[in-house]
This record gives sequence, C-alpha cells and structure tokens, in this order.
Amino acid sequence: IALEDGLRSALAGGELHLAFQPQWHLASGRVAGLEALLRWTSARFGSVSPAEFIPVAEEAGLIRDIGLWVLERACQAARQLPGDLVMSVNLSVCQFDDALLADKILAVVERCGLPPGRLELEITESVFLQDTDDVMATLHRLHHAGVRIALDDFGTGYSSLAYLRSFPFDRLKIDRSFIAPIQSSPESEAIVHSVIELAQALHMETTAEGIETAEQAQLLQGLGCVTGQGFFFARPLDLAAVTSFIAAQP
Ligand code: G
Ligand code: G
Ligand code: MN
Ligand code: NA
Repeated sequence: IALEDGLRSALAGGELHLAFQPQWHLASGRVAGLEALLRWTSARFGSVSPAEFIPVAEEAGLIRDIGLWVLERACQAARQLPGDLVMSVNLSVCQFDDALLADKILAVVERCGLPPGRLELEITESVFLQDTDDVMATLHRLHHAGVRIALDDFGTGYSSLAYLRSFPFDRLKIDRSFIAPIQSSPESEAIVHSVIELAQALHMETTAEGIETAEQAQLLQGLGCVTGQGFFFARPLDLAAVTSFIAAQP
C-alpha cells in the first residue's frame, strides 16, 4: 500500500522518467532502434525497479495512465532522434482491458507527429491469456495503421505456435534466458537457431535480448539473428546520453 501511494504521486511529482536501451543491427554494428524503459526514483523508496512497481501499478489500476505517459514521452523522444530509428515501448497486458487502447495510442502518435512505423509496441505472451479476440482486434487495428508489434520475452510464457500465425507480429524478441547459456548449452543454441528460422519463415525479425559478450553477438549473427540488445552493446541510457551515443556513430 505504501508503494502504491508513492506511485500515485510519482507521476504528478515528476519521479518517473524513461531510460533508452539501444538495439543493434548485428551485421552493420549500427543502432537500429531503442527500447524505452520506465524508471522510478522515489523520494521515499529510492530507485524502484519496474519489475517491482509495474505489478503494483497493474493491481492499483494505475497502469493505464502510466502506460500512456510512457508512450507519449517515448514518442516525443523518438521525434528528436534520427528518422530511421524505431522506438519500442512495453505494453502491460492490463492496458488491453481498455477498449479504446488502439485509439488512444494512435492519438498520441499523431499528436507527436511520429510516423506510425517508427513506433513498436512490445507485448508479452501473457496477453494470450486475455480475451484473445479483443486483443487481436486491438493489435490488428494498430498494425493496420502502421505501428509495429513485437512479441517480448519470447519462449518464457504461454506461447502456442498458433498465436504466431494469427497475430500480426513484426518481430520476436528472444528472451535472455536462452541467450545467456547459448555458448555452453547446445540445447539453448538449437532452440535459438530454430526460433530464428521460424521467425524468418514467418517474415518476422528477431532480436536477441541480454547479449553480454562479443562471442554471443557473433554466434547470434551467424545463426541469422538480425538485431540484438544487451549490456555488451549498451545499458539503458538517458535521452541526452543516447542522443550523443547515436550522433557519435560513424
Ligand atoms: O528495465 P528493467 O530490466 O528493470 O525492466 C524490468 C521489467 O519491467 C521488464 O520486464 C520490462 O519489460 C518492464 N518494463 C520496463 N519499462 C516498462 C514500461 O514502460 N511498461 C511496462 N508495462 N513494462 C515495463
Ligand atoms: O522484459 P524486457 O525485455 O522488456 O526487459 C528489459 C530489461 O532487461 C531492461 O530493464 C534491461 O535493464 C534488462 N537488460 C537489458 N540488457 C540486459 C543484459 O544484457 N543483461 C541483463 N541481465 N539484463 C539486461
Ligand atoms: Mn521489452
Ligand atoms: Na524481454
């Protein structure tokens, strides 16, 4: 309850901000996009991880407002960055309870003057446990408007391959639990390889999450993975740092 109260005032009190983690095009070594990650620096609790406060926000019914705030800030940031960069924003499954979600997202995109194709929404497999028809209608509507859709943390949740067929995913993000052991575990490598081939066959891109070493990056590129994200390339950075980082690219 204390955390919930703190979170209620965090938005108005300016305690929330975004960090941006670059996503790398493995072949060219250039930044392909950014993932917006919410941060809360609380006067009372110090720095709180989203892994801790997002579930509280979901429970307290605060996630809709927070989610739209994140979206608006991320779209504004994207407008200030080079036009070929895609901005990825995480959506909570609870945001899909809102029948107007697609309208609200498209209104933000339009208000920010961002081409819809520069926004990517990351959803996790947990949305498949919701009323699938409503979720699918929302995602198809967004996708039809040009917004990209990514399936986040792929492989950890409630995946049924049938969902890959019926949902409009542009990208699969392979969960870091498969990437971390990729060099020491032939089974992990085989799973990642199969996921990349499956994605290719379905015309989806792949992003490997949680790349921490050059060897992992090289191995993944060899397996046909297009993009990667992880501490090896860059940690989540504030907008100023990420802007100079991108400007410094050759
Ligand atoms: O950035 P970090 O590793 O601390 O994130 C922990 C978790 O919080 C991740 O699963 C990430 O997807 C999630 N997360 C980060 N920012 C957001 C956000 O803006 N909205 C939602 N719904 N989840 C977020
Ligand atoms: O669930 P999601 O993929 O949205 O989570 C993103 C989170 O993963 C971010 O909060 C980020 O801090 C974390 N992350 C990003 N790169 C790495 C990495 O290389 N190693 C680890 N351990 N965590 C990472
Ligand atoms: Mn994510
Ligand atoms: Na993830």
